[in-house]
Amino acid sequence: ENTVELLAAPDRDVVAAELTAEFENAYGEAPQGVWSAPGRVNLIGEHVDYTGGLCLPFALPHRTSVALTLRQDDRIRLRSRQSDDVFDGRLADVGPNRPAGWVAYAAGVAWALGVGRGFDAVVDGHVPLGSGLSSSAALSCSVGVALADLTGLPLDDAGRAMLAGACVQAENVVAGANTGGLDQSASLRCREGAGILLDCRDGSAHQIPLDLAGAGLEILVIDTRAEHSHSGGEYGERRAAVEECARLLGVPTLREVDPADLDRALDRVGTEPGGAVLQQRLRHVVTEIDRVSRAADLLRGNDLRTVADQLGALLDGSHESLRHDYQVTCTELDLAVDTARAAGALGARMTGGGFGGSAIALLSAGTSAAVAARVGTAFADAGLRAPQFLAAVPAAGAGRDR
Ligand code: GAF
Repeated sequence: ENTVELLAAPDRDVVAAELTAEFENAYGEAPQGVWSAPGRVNLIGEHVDYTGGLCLPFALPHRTSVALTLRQDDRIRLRSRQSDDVFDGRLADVGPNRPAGWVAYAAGVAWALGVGRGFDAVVDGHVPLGSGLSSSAALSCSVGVALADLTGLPLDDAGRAMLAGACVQAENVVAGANTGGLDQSASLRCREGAGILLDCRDGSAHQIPLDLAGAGLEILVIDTRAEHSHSGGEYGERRAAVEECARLLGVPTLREVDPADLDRALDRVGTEPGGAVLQQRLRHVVTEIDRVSRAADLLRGNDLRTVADQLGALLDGSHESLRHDYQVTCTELDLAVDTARAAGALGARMTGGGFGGSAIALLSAGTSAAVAARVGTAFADAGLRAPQFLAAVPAAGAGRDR
């Protein structure tokens, strides 16, 4: 029978109490508070955030928490329950490409926000690392929301959008990872029971109710645990190709390309050196943005129950485009998606940056364990490392826990 277990998210209050005790141990007094920020699943809209596209993410119940006290001086002390590295430095030690490692994501936010004061913190992450579920953004956003709260920055949606921008700066400039804004926006701007339609051209985020359980559905996350090998360089190459397409077409971003004019745009980039590859990248981006707007229309205008099959077909289309045109999937992601579909998924796709990481499957309620078991068997038969599974229940964005 099915013995597959889903990775549970720990209770926020329990984590907050543990972190408070750990903070007291480390620094000799209670923290000013505990805050946390979630990982995310992107339902659809992949590799389009950095070219003004549309994405439709929701927050996971799996979060990174931080117990934190703002200091009067510029010292920064950081510990993590997941690492033995202890950071003890100054705000002046934080800047482009320094410090290295996970500390960049935490300290980088203080730099990007221009807080002007240091802090003491202990972090605890429950978003699986390297899973493509935004463990990095959960870290930077947890620290970001703590600093914003303690310095009186507004935490309404406009404030959260600004904060997301600072977290992107921390990631791009301090950590040196040239990613878009999908992950930070999802972690900060999502609400429980909903996704957001994130418009990366105008920065708006519209709440999209996602009552999966009420519609007799569930979403299973399959963390393939495949290493994202070469993902940094490959990610940068995809971005560069997209920018080259926009330049050739004379538009600021590929959001400007009307899907009805795609053939003409494809002809235009096809005449360039490397044109065949540029055509594939362009086709992915333009069709993916179109799929997101179709998905949003389905979800906004209808009872989810009645559109689940159509939504599933859009997820499938997204994966095929990422697999064949954008070429960011891998053996493990394709196997996870193919097996989930064969086991009855209404649709399945990779989620996040790709080259490893996670896939999602849209399922009828109550079938996650069986589908997970099928995927586990397929991985074992293929000689691959055992995947890990999570239930993707749309959860709350970043906030204060204690
Ligand atoms: C990663 C990046 F961090 C995001 O900005 C986004 O580009 C995503 O890959 C692909 O949609 O998660």
